[in-house]
Amino acid sequence: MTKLRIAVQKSGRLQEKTVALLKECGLSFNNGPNRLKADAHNFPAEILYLRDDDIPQYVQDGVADIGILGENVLIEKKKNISLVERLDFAKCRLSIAVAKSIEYGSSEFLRGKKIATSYTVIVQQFLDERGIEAEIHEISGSVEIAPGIGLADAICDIVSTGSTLLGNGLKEVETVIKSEAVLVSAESLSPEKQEILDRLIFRIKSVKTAKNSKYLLLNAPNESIEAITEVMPGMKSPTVTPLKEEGWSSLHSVVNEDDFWNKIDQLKALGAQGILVVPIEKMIL
Ligand code: PRT
Ligand code: ZN
Repeated sequence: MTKLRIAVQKSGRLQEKTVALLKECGLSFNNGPNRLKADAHNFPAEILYLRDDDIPQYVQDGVADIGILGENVLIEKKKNISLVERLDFAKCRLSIAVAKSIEYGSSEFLRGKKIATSYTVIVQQFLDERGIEAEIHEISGSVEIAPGIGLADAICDIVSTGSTLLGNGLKEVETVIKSEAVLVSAESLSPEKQEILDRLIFRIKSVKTAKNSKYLLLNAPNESIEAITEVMPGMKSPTVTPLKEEGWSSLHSVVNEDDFWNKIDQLKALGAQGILVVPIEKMIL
């Protein structure tokens, strides 16, 4: 039987959410720190546990068919693989930072300076686009201490909350790229594998859409039903059922998480009462 080989991070920041996503997509498999691979029991797939940095090469070489990794690593490794789907987690940015006391001005500051980073390809590209020559110093870990020990004038590293930079007396001065977890695939898959991948992508989209949506139930006076429908149109249109109390109805609908609180304010202003918000597990479109 053909199986889709899925490369995921063995341990680290992506691991837990990657495994959770695949499980929400209905794949059942064993995972644990000492495993190298696992078979999905109920889906034609095999999970390979790897270091995130190795995933692009493995996918390019066809050892794995698809993989889940940070977009920052995908861009840095420059392999012939395709980004298939953004996954909405592990959001971060790759930024340039300098000591707090420095007056940075613009990227011109970097001319002739030393920049410490693990992302040499991305930093070089950033400099080339601006016609700036600078020395890139490759280090693999604890990049944020480089300016403090006199190793570099600036760093380029991943930032999420910014507290690591702050704790090391640095300030963020440029966002080089934004990143999130992404699903990548080999450039060409056999028709059998492509069909399995399409099924998986369909499931991932259903999980993603559900996460961004809420099921809303509320009571409203009948004269507000039209106006409320404008605010929460739902997948087709809201379900409206009469309440026992004369002149009132219950409305049910799906709303997008974006702008959620604004919608609640509008609904309240239109006379909605007893608003219930319920999470949705899957949404099949
Ligand atoms: O062992 P392996 O090679 O597989 O893992 P790794 O150590 O290379 O990567 P890991 O697990 O640390 O991160 C995996 C991916 O998570 C990264 O490639 C990013 O795509 C994503 N990600 C999201 C992050 C962060 N957020 C993050 N905050 N990766 C690293 N950080 C680090 C950053 O390097 C810095 O040290 O967290 C610190 C900054 O965080 P804040 O919150 O203080 O700004
Ligand atoms: Zn890594």
